[in-house]
Amino acid sequence: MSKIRTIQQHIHDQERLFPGATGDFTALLTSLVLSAKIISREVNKAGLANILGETDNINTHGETVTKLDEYAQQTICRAIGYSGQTCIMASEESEDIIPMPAGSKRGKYVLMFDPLDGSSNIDVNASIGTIFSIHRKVSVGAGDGSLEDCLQPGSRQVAAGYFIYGSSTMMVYTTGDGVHGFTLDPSLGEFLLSHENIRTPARGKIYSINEGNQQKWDAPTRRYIDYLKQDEKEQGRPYSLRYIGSLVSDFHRNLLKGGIFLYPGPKGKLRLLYEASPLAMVVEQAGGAASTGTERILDLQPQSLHQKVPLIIGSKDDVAQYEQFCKEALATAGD
Ligand code: AHM
Ligand code: MG
Repeated sequence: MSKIRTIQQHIHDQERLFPGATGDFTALLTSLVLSAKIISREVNKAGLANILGETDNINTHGETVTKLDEYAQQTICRAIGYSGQTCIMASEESEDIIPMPAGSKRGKYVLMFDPLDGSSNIDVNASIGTIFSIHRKVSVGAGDGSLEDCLQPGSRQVAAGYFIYGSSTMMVYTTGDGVHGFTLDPSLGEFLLSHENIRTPARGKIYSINEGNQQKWDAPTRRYIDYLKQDEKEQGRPYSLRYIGSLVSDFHRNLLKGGIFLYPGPKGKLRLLYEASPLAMVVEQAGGAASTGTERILDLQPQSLHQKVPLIIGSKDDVAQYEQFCKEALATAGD
């Protein structure tokens, strides 16, 4: 008989693994789970509620922000801002760091998030998600956090994960003790443990990349993708292309089935703090890998809040092979 466990019970057990735990971490994740339930409810109503379409607002990256992005951003800020567990936040949708509201208690955690990733998919009913990354405050003193607290390497995350609003709503998270998935039962309003200790296959059969960008790819990426398309006998297995254009969805599928997702250089599009780092922690905890092609994502020292990085993420052997293409390109350039 399989056990029934709620996310709350699971988080509580995870917190007990930290010596000297105070319950703050459980409270923070509980607030995050609440925000996700509210966002999920709104996403599910999106087709009905006549709230689709784009606002006149443009986000930090010059992209149009849809109303649900704003809603998700505000929901998380309201739920976490007053929870008393954080000292500073940062979001893909805010240009600057987000201070805690006046009069609210300051805590020891730092939350960074992408409130609604893949939002261009909202009005075609494809899956989208919320990504989160949690660090401990490192700046001196109690009280408000600062930019320094946000610009920490991913290897220092204490927890990371995502919510995916798909055929069902799921939460996938890690505190550094494996990766666990929970599915929301809407009738109960509870996330129930559905995927315990997720392990991603060492090698996959799927590659996910925006092929329309081929002209912009760097040379190793072009060579690698050509290689994947070669005859099965050349590269060992047939690869299928699967690309939704919603990072959480592409990542989640590849995590479960095995595969490689690429948003390559030279510049990349995805953000280190809100997308690459949290998913890198998840994938490594599941036995996979995340790289820029030449460096491990979790080792990167962030330089700015909205820094973009090339992101190659997924099954360990696939990512290692891509890195090998990058190494060979560098060696050839040095000849
Ligand atoms: P967003 O954070 O503005 O939604 O953009 C990020 C999204 C990712 O979900 C996805 O992987 C990528 O952009 C797709 O980009 P492209 O349309 O260039 O392939
Ligand atoms: Mg995003």
